[in-house]
This record gives sequence, structure tokens and C-alpha cells, in this order.
Amino acid sequence: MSKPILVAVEAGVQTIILNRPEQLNAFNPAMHAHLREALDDAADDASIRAVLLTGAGRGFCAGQDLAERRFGPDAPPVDLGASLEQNYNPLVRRLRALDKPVVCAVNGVAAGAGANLALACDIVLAARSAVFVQAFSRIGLLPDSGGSWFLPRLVGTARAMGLALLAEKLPAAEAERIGLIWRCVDDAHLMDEARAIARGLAEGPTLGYALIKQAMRASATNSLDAQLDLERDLQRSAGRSEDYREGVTAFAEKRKPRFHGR
Ligand code: LHQ
Repeated sequence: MSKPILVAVEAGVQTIILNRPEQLNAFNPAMHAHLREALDDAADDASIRAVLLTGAGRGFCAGQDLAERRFGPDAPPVDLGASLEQNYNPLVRRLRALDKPVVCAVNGVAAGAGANLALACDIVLAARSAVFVQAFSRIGLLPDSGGSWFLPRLVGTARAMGLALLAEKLPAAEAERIGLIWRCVDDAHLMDEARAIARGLAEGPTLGYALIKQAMRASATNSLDAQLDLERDLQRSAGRSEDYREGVTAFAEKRKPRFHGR
């Protein structure tokens, strides 16, 4: 049996490939378990300074594997809350807690929890042929895996509501236009561009990136006053880093900085 995800580390980038292409990389428990493990490794291993997430085959991720959810007329209802608690919520929490940048290369359709997995990443690139579908309402569910939180924050309530209620396929170019993702790129260039971004981040000021992520995350619930205080405190830490010293020195010497992530 092939592995549900493939993981490789090169030049400071941990690449994770969702690998159930026949099911458009839909989630089963094994894929969840392996993905959690890979993200734990990314958090613990100091040599990993950026993560790149993508899918094998023509899809990125079709969300929950619905073949596992088929039930006969007499079957008792499945506790979907338990499924979220055991698998999807820990995944999204791990991704959001990771203090290293996560680049997502959406290589094809991203549906249901698969779409929201992408939205939980820091920089989302998508192939021009890819589509995002909040497929949940098609089967009587609501956006999960953080979707009901990410969508209104990224694109506003009107668009979030439209995407969730109508569950239409949103083409990558439109996703870029409305601010759902960072950039839509031609299919042939997706992986080169995503790798270049991830490698650039892996050579960057890792500590500074962690502080950027912390500040951006906190802004979702902070008042401006609280955010100004937080920026003061985080900038104090950033200002003590080796990378800040190197950045300023390299600027003065008109050369490219050599950051070590400290
Ligand atoms: C699939 C799937 C799939 C299995 C395509 N499973 N095989 C969380 C917590 C607890 C419970 C419930 O859910 C959740 C979160 C969720 O994610 S709920 C939402 C689950 N996902 C969906 O509802 C999406 C279902 N899939 C689709 O709507 C379409 O397949 C999309 C729009 C993704 C792609 O459409 P097409 O490009 O036309 O491809 P296709 O439909 O022909 O699919 C290709 C194959 O992939 C096909 O298998 P086959 O053997 O016929 O070639 C599909 O059965 C399989 N596949 N999604 N989620």
C-alpha cells in the first residue's frame, strides 16, 4: 500500500505531498495521523525552516473521504463532532501553531476540508486550473476545519456566505482576485514558484517570521491598543536577534544578508 503522504526535507524546506491521488487526496485517518506526525517533525526539527504542502495527481485535497462515510438505511448516525475533535481540529491547530512559514501549492481541486486546509497555510499559491469548493452544504454540512473562521476574515461576510451556501467552484484566478489566496500561477510554473518561495523563506529570518505570524494571528482578536503593545513586545525580541543585526549590517554593506534564523 502506498504511503498516504510523502515527506522530504531539502535545503531547509520540508515538502509534504498528500498522496491518495485516486481519491483526489481525500482524508482518511491514516493520512491524518501521518500529516500530524510530519507537522510535529517540522515544529521540532530546527533544520526545517519552512514547509511546503501540496497534493499528488490532479487534485489537491477533496476533504473527508466520503467512501468511509457511506451508511445503510439502518446505520446509526456518525458523530462528525468526534471526527473533527480527533482529526481535523488537531490538524488545523498544529498548522496554525507552527512558528515556521507554511507555503501551500494548490495543484488542483481543493474541496471541503481540503479547501480549508489550504486556507490555514500562510502563503497559498494555486494552479490556474485549480478550483476551491466549500462543498459542505452539498451534503448538508457547514464549513469546518476553520472554514467558518477563515472565510469571513479573508474575503468578508458577503463572499464567505456565498461560498458556503452556494458551494460553487471558485476558480484560482477569482480566488486571487477576491483575496482568498496569495497568487494564482500557470499550472506549469506552480511547483517551481512554490519551491522558490519556500526556499527563500527557509533562508530567511526564521525568528522574525515566527513573530510576524504571531502578530498577524493575534490581530484577529486584539484591539488596536493591544496590538500596538504586542508589536512593541515582539519587536523588542526581534531587535535582539542575530538576524536583525545581520540584516542591518548587510544593508549597510550593500550585500545580501545571510540569515541563520536566530
Ligand atoms: C472522492 C472524494 C471524496 C472519496 C472525490 N472522498 N472519494 C469533516 C469531518 C467529518 C465529517 C465530514 O466531513 C468533514 C469535512 C469535509 O471535507 S466534508 C466535504 C467532503 N468533500 C466533498 O464533499 C467533496 C466531494 N467531491 C466532489 O465534490 C468532487 O469530487 C470534486 C469537486 C472534489 C472534484 O470533482 P471532479 O473533478 O469532477 O472529480 P470526480 O468527482 O470525478 O472525482 C474523481 C474521483 O475522486 C472519483 O472516484 P472514481 O473512482 O469515480 O474516479 C471520486 O469518487 C473521488 N473522490 N472526492 N471526498
